[in-house]
Amino acid sequence: MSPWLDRQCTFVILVASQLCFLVYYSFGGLQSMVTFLFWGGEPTWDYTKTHDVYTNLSLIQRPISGTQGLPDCPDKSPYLVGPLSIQFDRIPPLAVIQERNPLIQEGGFYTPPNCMPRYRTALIVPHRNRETHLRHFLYYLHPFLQRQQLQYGIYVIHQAGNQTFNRAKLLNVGVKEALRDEEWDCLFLHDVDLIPENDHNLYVCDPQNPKHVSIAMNKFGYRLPYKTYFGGVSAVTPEQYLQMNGFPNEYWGWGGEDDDIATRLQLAGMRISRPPLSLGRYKMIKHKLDSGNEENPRRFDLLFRTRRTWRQDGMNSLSYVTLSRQRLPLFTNITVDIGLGPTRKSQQLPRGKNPKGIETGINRPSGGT
Ligand code: UDH
Ligand code: MN
Repeated sequence: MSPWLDRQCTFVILVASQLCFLVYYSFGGLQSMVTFLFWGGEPTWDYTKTHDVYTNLSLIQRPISGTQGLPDCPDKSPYLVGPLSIQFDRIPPLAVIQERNPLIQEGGFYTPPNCMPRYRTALIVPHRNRETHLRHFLYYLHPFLQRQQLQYGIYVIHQAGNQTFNRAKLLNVGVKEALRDEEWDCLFLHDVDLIPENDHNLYVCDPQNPKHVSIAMNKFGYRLPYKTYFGGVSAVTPEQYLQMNGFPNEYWGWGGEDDDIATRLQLAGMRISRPPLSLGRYKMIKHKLDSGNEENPRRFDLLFRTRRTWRQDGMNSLSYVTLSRQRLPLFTNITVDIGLGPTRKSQQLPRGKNPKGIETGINRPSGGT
């Protein structure tokens, strides 16, 4: 081809592509062009117009013909409504939550009655002394998840006793216990006091990378507090979880474990995936630091050593004793003895409850919430 013809061709392609660009965006109007240029095409939501979290729930019914030969659930659920109204001034009684969610099965399990779900998600909630938060959580999350047409289950992992709290270890326990029940596709690791504000924030995993979901919380002014923040709500596939050897077991007390997780997923060759900022919005129920979950003074030392420790400390070193496993009407409660933090190691646990070296997952009839 002659250089002249070559230049002509380039020119024509350039003009044509610019024309396509203009035509495409003039169809969407100026607003979509601006959105595309400045927000990378993310959808924007109007959070001043909110919907009741129980909207459309009564439309979800079992077909009269039975569950034989159900179609696959659609790509996008027809029940979604967008921004939700969330208030914490009244605490819903458990009986009311049960009444308003008649399709939930014992243990807090759900499967869409009118289509075959595309995703199976387990929610894992670390818990102690947050009963009122748990009630808000169940009141909002059950209808939210049903509208997304997921198969799901809610696991509350309750730390027995009143020794130092260990969120990350409880999450490890939750993953192990949830995977005993079902081949979940996705594990949502979820603080009990965080309520999603938009039901288009789908509780499914990113197959490539661990997803940090609670990226815009009211307490941080609906912004990410810092780039590697991974706290609150995150979603991982069982494969991703094992690839990073789960979470660290050695963070006792408040802080640091979420930064450790962010580091270990990078060390395991993955990166943090996130939904758009306008979608990953959460309201946190106001609270103070709990007693028994004081700031962990060792957290900076531990974080400094993550690179050396992550392969040894995690799912492959997890040990705990299951004190009870109860299928309650709205969730599965698993009460566990996870042992003591380093400062309390000198204090002996009662006989037979030494947390080290004990086989995991033993069901004992005692305990429970
Ligand atoms: N959790 C419990 N019980 C506890 C401690 C923690 O259930 O005693 C669980 C619960 O799911 C909670 C999560 O662990 O949502 C994380 O703990 P957190 O809510 O205390 O963590 P957060 O980062 O705490 O929200 C911020 C401390 C508040 C300080 C306020 C003063 N600035
Ligand atoms: Mn909190």
